[in-house]
Amino acid sequence: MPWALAGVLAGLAGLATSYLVAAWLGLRGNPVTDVAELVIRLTPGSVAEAAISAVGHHDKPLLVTGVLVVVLVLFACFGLLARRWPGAGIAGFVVLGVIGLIANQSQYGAPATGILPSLVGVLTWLACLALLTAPLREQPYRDWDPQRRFLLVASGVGLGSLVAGGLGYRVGGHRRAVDTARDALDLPGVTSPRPPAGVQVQLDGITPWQTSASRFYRIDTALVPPAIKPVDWSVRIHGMVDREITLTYDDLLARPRHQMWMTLNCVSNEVGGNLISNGWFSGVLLKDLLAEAGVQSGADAVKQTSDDGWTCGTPLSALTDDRGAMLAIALNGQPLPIDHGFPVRTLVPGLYGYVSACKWVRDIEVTTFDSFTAYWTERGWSEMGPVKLASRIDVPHGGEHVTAGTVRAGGLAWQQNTGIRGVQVQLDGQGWQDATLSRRTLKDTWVQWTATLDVPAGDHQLRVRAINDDGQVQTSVQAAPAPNGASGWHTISFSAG
Ligand SMILES: Nc1nc2c(c(=O)[nH]1)N[C@H]1C(S)=C(S)[C@@H](COP(=O)(O)O)O[C@H]1N2
Ligand SMILES: [Mo]
Repeated sequence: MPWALAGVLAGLAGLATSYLVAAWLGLRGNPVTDVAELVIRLTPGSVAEAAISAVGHHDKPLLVTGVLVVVLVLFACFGLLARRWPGAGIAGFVVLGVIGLIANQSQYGAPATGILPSLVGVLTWLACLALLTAPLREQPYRDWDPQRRFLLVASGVGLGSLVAGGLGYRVGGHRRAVDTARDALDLPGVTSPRPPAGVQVQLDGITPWQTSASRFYRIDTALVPPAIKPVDWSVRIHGMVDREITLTYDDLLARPRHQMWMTLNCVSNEVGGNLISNGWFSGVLLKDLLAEAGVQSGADAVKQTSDDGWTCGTPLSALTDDRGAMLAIALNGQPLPIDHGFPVRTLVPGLYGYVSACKWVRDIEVTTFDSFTAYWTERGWSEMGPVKLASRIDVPHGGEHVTAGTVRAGGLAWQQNTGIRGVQVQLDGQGWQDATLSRRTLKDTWVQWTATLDVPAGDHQLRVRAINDDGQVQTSVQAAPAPNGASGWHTISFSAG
């Protein structure tokens, strides 16, 4: 048992010093999160989806915990191995360190300094293992003295780990420094959101028309979101262009401001799900930037790369037409939140996020779809991701019990870059009834709808469907989110009495 404990304590000490070094260098992750991200990169899409649908939004904390549990067990094994074969214990730690190193250096744009945390970690492991096992090797272990020495060394190593870990936590001020830089920004031309009159209907329980930044849904593959100071940010526009352009944050601020209300949604949103939000975005039009770069004929795609290495492929035409695709710098009148792509992300009305809304965007390559694959297309999702016509019931909630009689129902409908003309609801399979739309001045946002229903006592079913501005009626055909977005009519059950 003391041998396993020696392995675990040495292991924890190395994790603590590597964490401290990573924090001190201002690296995005540490060896544990690096390995967890490597696991994400190596996981086939279908397995990832199954895992995410099983554990939902706990997937990231669970993954990090899983990596930690596995390494703790390995540490104990290395300690036990070291009893018979000292070399095997050492080799175990070295192999683990090399995995951490590979996990770090295989990241997109990993700085060379990223090898330091793993190196320091391995050195700590070996030193602590030697320290902790020396008293255990001293002949008869029943002797009180070696045991006391072991306990002494063990408490020392444990305490040292706590100090290093705590210090790492304190020093890990990189994100806080970025927060401070973010708070100090004053963005020219960025105005506060003022929702157009009439877009918000008065109905308890209906989703607010404008989503606050803190409630904006979040989807990304980064365990530790990139924290980038505006002065450290730039984006390169290159590939099939006449003139390559590199833009700094100040270059962007100096350009004309484009602002719009826009609803963003995730392709993996289930029918009735809430991976959708609506905000006031400010930025710079991509069509102007691409015109300046001079797109060459033959190009049909743009490959975007994020600071964290995530990639997506966007149809070029959606970036050059008049829909308002932009490099966004602000959400709801404030600099983008770090988790939503600060300092700069891409937004393209009418396309799902996975093919367009690159957060922490660093590289925009004009190219052809033939010549590359991107993060989600490699995992089986469609190359094109136009938003499907969809609608949702917010009120009543599924399973709710309401007072029989006149019941007001309400919810949302959307198809960005097309617009919604009408919404209809159907109670218990009877005829379709027109719902009332809130004022719809905007084709790139969701629209709220309400309907007044005559509901007798008993169990009921309510469904909704939308009609877009082209007159197309939302399909009843049910499809799962993969590979190009869910479809089908949102249906809820409720009771009245
Ligand atoms: N760098 C990066 N950008 C990304 C992603 C990601 O994983 N990494 N996910 C995309 C997906 S799938 C969606 S739906 C949107 C979500 O943006 P939000 O988190 O700001 O709502 O971001 C997109 N941009
Ligand atoms: Mo998404």
